Amino acid sequence: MNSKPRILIIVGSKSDHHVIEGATKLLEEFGVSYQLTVSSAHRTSTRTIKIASEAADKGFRVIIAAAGWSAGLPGAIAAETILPVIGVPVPSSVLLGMDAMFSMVQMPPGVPVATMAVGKGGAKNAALFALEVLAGEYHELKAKLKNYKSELAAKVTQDAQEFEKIFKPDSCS
Ligand code: RP5
Repeated sequence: MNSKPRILIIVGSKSDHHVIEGATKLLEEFGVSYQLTVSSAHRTSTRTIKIASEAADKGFRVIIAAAGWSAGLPGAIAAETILPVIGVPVPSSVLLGMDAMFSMVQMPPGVPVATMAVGKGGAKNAALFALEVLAGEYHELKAKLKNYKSELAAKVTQDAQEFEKIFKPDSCS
């Protein structure tokens, strides 16, 4: 995969940065470049429309959009591009991201947003989902993703073995 970023990440506010770090750290672990910017659906709507409508021509293949409160950002972006848009609900309001999640997951038919879990875990999954999208084009990512899943499985197997040593079958009797 060449160094030109194929993943565009947009956050609705600088205050969302601590959540989107779940995505950027994962991408850095995979050695995949990305571009990160701030744009609000409601406070800088013209800028958001420009970024979204130009993204495909700039070479991006997938967009991750994170926002809190009513979280119109991923939907506003999806309205302006045919690139896949992955939404990350940010728990910044008193409703702790439930509001943002419903806003993203309840997009009307015709304008999809692939909505992840609320918060940093969702951001991590957004990065993995973006890599899975890119793996169709950048085959070296397939091996890395398979290796990632193998490591996840190996960790659970190791944990199970440790538990089996501590909690022996007759330990409850
Ligand atoms: C949303 O409002 C942003 O995505 C952020 O989660 C929240 C608060 O934004 P700031 O007031 O911190 O800029 O639009």
